[in-house]
Amino acid sequence: MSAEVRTAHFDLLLTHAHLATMQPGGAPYGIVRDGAVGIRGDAIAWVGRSADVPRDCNAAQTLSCDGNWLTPGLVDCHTHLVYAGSRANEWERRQNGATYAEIAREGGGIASTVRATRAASEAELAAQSAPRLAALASEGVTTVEIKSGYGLDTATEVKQLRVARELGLELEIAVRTTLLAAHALPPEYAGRADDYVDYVCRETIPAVARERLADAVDAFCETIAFTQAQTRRVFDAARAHGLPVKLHADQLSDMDGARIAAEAAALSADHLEYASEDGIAAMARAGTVAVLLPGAFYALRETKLPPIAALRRAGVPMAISTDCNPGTSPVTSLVLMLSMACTLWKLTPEEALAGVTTHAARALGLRDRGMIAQGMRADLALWQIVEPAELAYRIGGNASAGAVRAGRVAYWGT
Ligand code: DI6
Ligand code: FE
Repeated sequence: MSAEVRTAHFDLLLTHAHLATMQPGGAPYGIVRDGAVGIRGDAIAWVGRSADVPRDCNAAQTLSCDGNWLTPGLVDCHTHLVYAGSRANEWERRQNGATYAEIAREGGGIASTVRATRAASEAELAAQSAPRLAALASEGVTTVEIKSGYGLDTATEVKQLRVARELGLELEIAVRTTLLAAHALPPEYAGRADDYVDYVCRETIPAVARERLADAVDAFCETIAFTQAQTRRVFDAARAHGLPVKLHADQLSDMDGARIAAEAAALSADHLEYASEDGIAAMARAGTVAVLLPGAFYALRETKLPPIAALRRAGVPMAISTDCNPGTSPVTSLVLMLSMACTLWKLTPEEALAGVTTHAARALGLRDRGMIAQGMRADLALWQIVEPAELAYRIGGNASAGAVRAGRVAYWGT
C-alpha cells in the first residue's frame, strides 16, 4: 500500500443539502444537516457535512442543493404498470352500482386487461405503459419493480417482461422484473387451475428463466386466484430455476399466505391485510419483508387494517408501494402512498420513508441502494421541503426538485 495521500476526485459533488440518509441506529431519518455527497462513477464515494468536504478535492461537476433535502432515490417495489387498455369504464359502472363479480362474469376485470395486453403489439404496450413509469420517475423514484401477469400465456408474459426491461433502458430508470404468471386463471383454462399451474411450472417459468427476463417469481394466493398447494408448486419451480419468490398474500382473506411466503424464504409478502400473528412471526424469522399497498386498500374501500402493530412488534421491515394496476390501484404517485400509509394506517412519517427506500430495496433483494452511504449506488432524490415529514404530510403537488440515477443527473431544478 502506498502511503501517498491522493486528492479526492468526484465526478459529481452535491453540496448544501440536508440529508435524510436513512442510515439506521443514529438520528431520526439518519439526518445530516448541511450535508454533501461526493459521487464517483455510479456510486457514492463520500458523505458528510458540507464544511468537511476535503478542501483539496477536485470535482468535475458541483451542484448546490440550496438547502433542500436529499433522500435516497425512492424504490417502488410492487407495480403491475405494464398493461394495455383502461378500466375506467368498469370503475364508473362500479360507482353506479355494478359489482366487481358481475363485471367479472361478463368477461371484465382482470380478463379485460388480459385481452387488451395480448392484443397489443410490443410497441403499443410500451407506448401505453411509458407515461406511468415516467410519472413515478418524475417524483424521485429511481428503481421500479414491474410484474407481468396480464398475459397468462408464455408469449404474452414474456412480452410484458421484455417491455418492462426496455422501458427501464429507454427512460434510464432501474427496473426489476417479476414473473406473475400465477395471477389469475386464463379463460382457456377455466375450471382447470391445476393444469394451468402445470403449464406455468413446465413452460412459462423455464422459458422466462432461459431468457433471463425475470429477477423474481410472484403468485396470487387467494380464494379467487390460486390455492396454497398451487402456490407452493409455483415456488418450487421458481427455486429449481434459481429465482427468488414473492407473494400476494392475505389480501382479501387469511390464506396463511404470510407463512407460506416465509417458509419459501420469500423476499416479500405483499398486501397482508388478513395476515395472522403466526404468519407474521414466521416472516420475522425468515427475514421476509412486508410490502404494504395503501392504494389498493383505499380503492377497494377495504376496512380491515393491515396488522401494523404486530409487524412492528415482530420487527418485520415494512415497505410501501403503489401496486400500480388498472383494477384495484390506478396509482402513479409513490409519494402519495406515504400520506395514505400515515393517515389510514398510522405509520410514522419516518417508517413511511423507510418503506419507500431501505425496506423497499430489501423487498427486491437489493442491498446496494435505499440509503445514502458510502459505497451505495448513487441514486438520490432532491426535495423542496423544509423537513422530511413534509413528504408524507403533503397531499398532491410534486416537491421533487431533482434526481440522480446511478451517478447521472436525471433532472435538476423545479
Ligand atoms: N391483487 C390485486 O389487487 C390486483 N392483483 C392482485 O393480485 C388486481 C389486478 C386487477 O384487477 O387488474
Ligand atoms: Fe399487486
